[in-house]
Amino acid sequence: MEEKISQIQKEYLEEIQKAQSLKELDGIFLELFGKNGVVNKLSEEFPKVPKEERPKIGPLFNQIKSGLEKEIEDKREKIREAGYQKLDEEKLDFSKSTQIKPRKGRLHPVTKLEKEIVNLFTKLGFSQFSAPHIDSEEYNFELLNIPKGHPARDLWDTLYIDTHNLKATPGELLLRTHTSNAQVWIMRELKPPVRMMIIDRCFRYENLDARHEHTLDQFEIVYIDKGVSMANLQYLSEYFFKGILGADIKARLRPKYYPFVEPGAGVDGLCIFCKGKGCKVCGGMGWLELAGAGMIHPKVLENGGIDPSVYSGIAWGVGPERMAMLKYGVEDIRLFKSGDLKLYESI
Ligand code: FA5
Repeated sequence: MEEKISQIQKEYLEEIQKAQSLKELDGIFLELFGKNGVVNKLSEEFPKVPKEERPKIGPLFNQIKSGLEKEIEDKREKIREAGYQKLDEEKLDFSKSTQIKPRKGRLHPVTKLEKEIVNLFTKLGFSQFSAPHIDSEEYNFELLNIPKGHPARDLWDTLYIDTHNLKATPGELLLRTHTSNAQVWIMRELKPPVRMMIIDRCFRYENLDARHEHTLDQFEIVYIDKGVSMANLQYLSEYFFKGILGADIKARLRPKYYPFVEPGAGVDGLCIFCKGKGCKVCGGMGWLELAGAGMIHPKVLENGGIDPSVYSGIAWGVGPERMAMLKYGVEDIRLFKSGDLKLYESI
């Protein structure tokens, strides 16, 4: 038995030395210590060993068993180290694996356009004003001459805030539908003469199509002074559209009803996609509605604490995304929020 154990030791030490890979070592380990391995088989022969030999054979068996285990583990370590060394020698340069050129950041086309608009009106002495996105129906409707239950509220598909758990009555809070909510905030904060502009987000429960978004930007001006008239509105419209869309732009003013202006006007730009013939982008009109405008209603001036017998004003709300459609020839307003970098880079 003693000889047999020594023979196994000799044979497997040689095998371990010759092994070149971790896989080979796994094989040797299984041959030795697996369920049907050499070591197990050997221990099954112990009962046959004569009693007087047993005190010697037992410790020898254990010593050789743990010796072989250690040899295997040491050899594993050596193979692993050799592998790391090889990796070091190859001097892998990971920086070479990224051949993608870094992209240059740029402004979103609508942001670019909005900056141009703000510059244009800053030159005329207008300053920026900010009003709440979540506002009361008082500022969004009531103070703008649109009382509760008035059918004019249907002109705006409104998203109301769930006031459950808030200190507000149901229907009192909403996502502003237009930047006109800023009108009375401005009047209550500033004394005339007033030249303010708002350029910011609005929200509507819209039926989405090529020219309607649920989250849209508006640019609004509020100009209040003595003797302000529709002539100022006409002048500012031309200054604005020519400044942004170029001298060739064809725009028109037509009568339009808004409860907070009197008289009211719609401002349209000729549809560049069909040149006025009517297409899916302009909804068959031949013109794309760009803005609503008019002389601020005397009741609204009063709500803002301004005497309408002394002062008059104009207000004007434009959709910059609609202007961007005309300026950049983009057929669908939804593309501006699509995250399509190819489109943004082409503009
Ligand atoms: C208004 O929102 C009025 N507050 C405008 C106004 C201001 C009138 C001051 C008088 C005085 P209207 O809903 O028509 O009006 O919207 C104004 C402009 O916003 C439209 O002409 C259009 O350019 C843009 N717009 C309106 N709805 C959308 C929409 N769903 N998606 C993209 N742009 C829109």
